[in-house]
Amino acid sequence: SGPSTAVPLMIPTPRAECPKESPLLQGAVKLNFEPSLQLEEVEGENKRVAQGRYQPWDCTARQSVAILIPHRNRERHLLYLLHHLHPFLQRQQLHYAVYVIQQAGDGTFNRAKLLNVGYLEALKDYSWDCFIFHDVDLVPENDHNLYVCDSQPKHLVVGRNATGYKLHYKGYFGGVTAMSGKQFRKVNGFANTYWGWGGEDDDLRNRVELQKMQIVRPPADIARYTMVFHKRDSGNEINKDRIKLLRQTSRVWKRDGLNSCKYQTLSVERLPLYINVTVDIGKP
Ligand code: UD2
Ligand code: MN
Repeated sequence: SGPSTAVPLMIPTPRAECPKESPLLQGAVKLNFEPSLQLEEVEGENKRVAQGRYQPWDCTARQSVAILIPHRNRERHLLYLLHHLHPFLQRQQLHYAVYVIQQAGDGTFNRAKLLNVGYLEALKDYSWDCFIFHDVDLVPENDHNLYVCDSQPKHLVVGRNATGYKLHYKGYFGGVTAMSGKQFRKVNGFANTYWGWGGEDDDLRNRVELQKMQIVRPPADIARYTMVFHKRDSGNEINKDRIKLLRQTSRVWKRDGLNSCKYQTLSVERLPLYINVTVDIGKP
């Protein structure tokens, strides 16, 4: 044999890129929502996740993905999601981290602004390729629904239990979406001005369309979710201004978005299964 046998062991062997389709995928999986489930249990099942972050040890992931979850007072939902999402993402052989962006205080909730904050904070850790904007209560049912970015913004929720697994309405862009950093910057992120429930997802669709991008979706039999049942939260009352705001997107998107997102980070806790970012986002 040649000189290659003399390579010192200290030099790490370069790992090949992970295969195009992960051999670990299982397709439709049975979900469970055990009321007795505890965080310690989920931590025990995910020993290879450290500080909310994971990467395959035997190959180099094709994309690095930050999962951004806007959150307040939905601990049970978060636990169910973590329970399913960590193994799901590992079966997809992704390099990923889970960020939970926690709105401090009991003022009006602002999902979109929290997601802008998540994007900005996640980039301080690593130059993620792809960002998944993820409701806390939506659990994916099929691991062929890939949490990676495409050449166009991707909407991952075609159907869910509550809507008979049919697309809610044409143009619907809520729940779970995937955008590359480049795509997200191009639209200046989400609007910061949607306080309370509704409209912010349609605003993002407007932004995407104004940039002549096209929303893509995986096939309906794959892009399926179970939404944990819930009522409207207090502090997230319906946003009565949403229709008016939606008429303004084309006029304001350049100055309302990532470039105008003002907030104060109160803490960043690196917990075993997620990075908990608590933030003061102000009020309307
Ligand atoms: C729909 C959309 C959602 C968003 C929302 C309108 C789907 C499946 N989802 O969700 O993406 O566009 O309408 O704003 O169509 N949250 C908290 N604590 C709160 C309030 C909200 O954590 O007190 C977070 C949580 O991640 C939740 C998300 O915000 O999943 C959306 O709120 P929701 O679940 O109450 O609204 P929903 O189901 O109508
Ligand atoms: Mn919901």
